[in-house]
Amino acid sequence: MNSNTVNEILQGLSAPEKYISSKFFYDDAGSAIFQQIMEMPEYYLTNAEQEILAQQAGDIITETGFKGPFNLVELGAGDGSKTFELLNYLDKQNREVTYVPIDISMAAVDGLAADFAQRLPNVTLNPKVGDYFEVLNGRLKSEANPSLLLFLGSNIGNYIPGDALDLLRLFHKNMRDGDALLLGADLQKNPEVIRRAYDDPHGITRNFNLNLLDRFNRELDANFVKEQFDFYCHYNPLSGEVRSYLISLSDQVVDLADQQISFKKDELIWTELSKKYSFPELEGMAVTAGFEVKRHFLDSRSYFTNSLWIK
Ligand code: AVJ
Repeated sequence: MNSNTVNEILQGLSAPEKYISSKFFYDDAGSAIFQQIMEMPEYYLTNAEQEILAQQAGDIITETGFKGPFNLVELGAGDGSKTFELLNYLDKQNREVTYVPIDISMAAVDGLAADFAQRLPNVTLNPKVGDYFEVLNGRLKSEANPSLLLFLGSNIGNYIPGDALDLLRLFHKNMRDGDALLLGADLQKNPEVIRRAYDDPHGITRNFNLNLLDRFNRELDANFVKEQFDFYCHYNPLSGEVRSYLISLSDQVVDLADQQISFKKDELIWTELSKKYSFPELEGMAVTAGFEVKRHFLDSRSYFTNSLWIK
């Protein structure tokens, strides 16, 4: 990890209320555990979104109003399995589309490109590796064709409200008039359903959180003892927030990147926000960021929305 990253982590672990950014979950081991999360029956988000994209691809594309060729630009594409549904539809329709998956993982982007080149002969692929803020910078404005931006998987839920709005404004700034954004957001619902998706009975989400300590031991020369920490998360149905934490089980001192971090017994490290939205909140954000809300596409249980916004 570079020195900025190390400082960022040290800053979080030295704060009066300790925290670690959820972006650090996704090393190779963490990404593999996240795959296991997506396969748990309790983690309904992935299937719900896949159902929407598989069954309503035609309506989604129609609502963009795009008549000719366009770009499908996916931020944080991962393995692109959900987007396949959308692309498969476009491929069958012989629509002229260029798919631009952007991801920081070169392995993910390469794998996806090879796979899609085989399965989607009519789709032009133009994959990009990198931080999506950097890759996006100025790109869409110089495109000849309109773009549909995809920000799927409830990734927006990891951002505190102010940051979520900043991100949406940044998307807006980069888009051309008439470009579209399809935003995947998890909806507020029976709190028990949401709680089970994160406080899962298999302990997989617990492993996902504890993997942060393994990662820091490996990459930051730290000496966390995993048995000295536990995982805790809760859903607050009033705020729509799932918050995840690691708890220190004893008074202890941990070395990390040549510094010493002290933990009190029962002290928390906040690791993740997974925000669940209401429609008024989503629409409020859209309008504040400068978008027009076209339509919400829901799964059959109304658990999740893919919301289409136009600049
Ligand atoms: C990938 C950020 C959408 O918050 O639901 C899953 C990550 N964390 N279980 C989410 C996650 C715990 C996930 N996102």
